[in-house]
Amino acid sequence: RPTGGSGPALRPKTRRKTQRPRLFKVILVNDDFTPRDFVVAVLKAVFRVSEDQGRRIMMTAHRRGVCVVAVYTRDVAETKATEGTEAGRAAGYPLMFTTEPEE
Ligand code: TYC
Repeated sequence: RPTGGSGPALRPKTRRKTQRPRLFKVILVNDDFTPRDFVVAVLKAVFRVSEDQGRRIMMTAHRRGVCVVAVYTRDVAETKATEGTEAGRAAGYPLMFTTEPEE
């Protein structure tokens, strides 16, 4: 096809084929009751982060109210958020993870 002129802007044909899935952030929400060590243990078990990373994520949520834990495809993000929230609930804590689409 011609590339100049007044027609619709041409985009590479590959765009449709290479479209990547929308990604979702998993967000840790602070609360006043869940013990710090419990939050870190859940982060390690569900999100496979190191002790050090878990502690940093927990403290960021503790100080700022929320912290992005990781980014996944929608199904994985929702499953992990539910697993983390359920781990808190099972132990009697209001620990909460939410998901949010990336820009
Ligand atoms: N704020 C809690 C405390 O002082 C610890 C905590 C941190 C809880 C992060 C939840 O997402 C959270 N025991």
